Amino acid sequence: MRLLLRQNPSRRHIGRALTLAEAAISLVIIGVMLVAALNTVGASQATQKKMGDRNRAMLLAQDLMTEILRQHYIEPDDVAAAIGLEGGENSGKRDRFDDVDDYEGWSTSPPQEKDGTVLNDFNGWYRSVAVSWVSPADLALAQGSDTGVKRITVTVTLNNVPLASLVAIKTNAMQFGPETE
Ligand SMILES: [Ca+2]
Ligand SMILES: [Ca+2]
Repeated sequence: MRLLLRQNPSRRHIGRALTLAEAAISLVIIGVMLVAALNTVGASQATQKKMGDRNRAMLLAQDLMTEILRQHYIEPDDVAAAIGLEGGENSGKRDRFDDVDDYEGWSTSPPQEKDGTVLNDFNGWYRSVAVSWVSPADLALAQGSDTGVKRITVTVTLNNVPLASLVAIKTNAMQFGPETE
């Protein structure tokens, strides 16, 4: 028993030394795991923000595209009108736009309602529109004169990064306009 008691202190010492070493290693491991966990949380939050931004971009694009598609195919007062605004429609807002090609080249940042009201919490967001005549046989092929088919593209960017783009077609067979709805 005494012999064992003499031997035990050194074993206890070795045991304490190993325990301290193990504790130090455990602390390092815990530290590494914490860093990894924090990185994972950070990456997850960044991913969620990206997804949220893309959803907002798509909603902004859909909102403007819906507004455009509600307009006439062509200026109701001038069926021979070129693409673009007609007289008296350039108010700096979209409140006088009444046909889809009035939106050609339209862009704002931050985005606005049709009456010019600026949308809150959209600093850095940018919406733009392109409208062109296209070939009925090839909707990707722009044409220089009226083919009866117009292609509308709405693009949304955040801090110059494109996040959403919608393309729609309006034809002269779609005669409904804002006042007929
Ligand atoms: Ca017009
Ligand atoms: Ca027009």
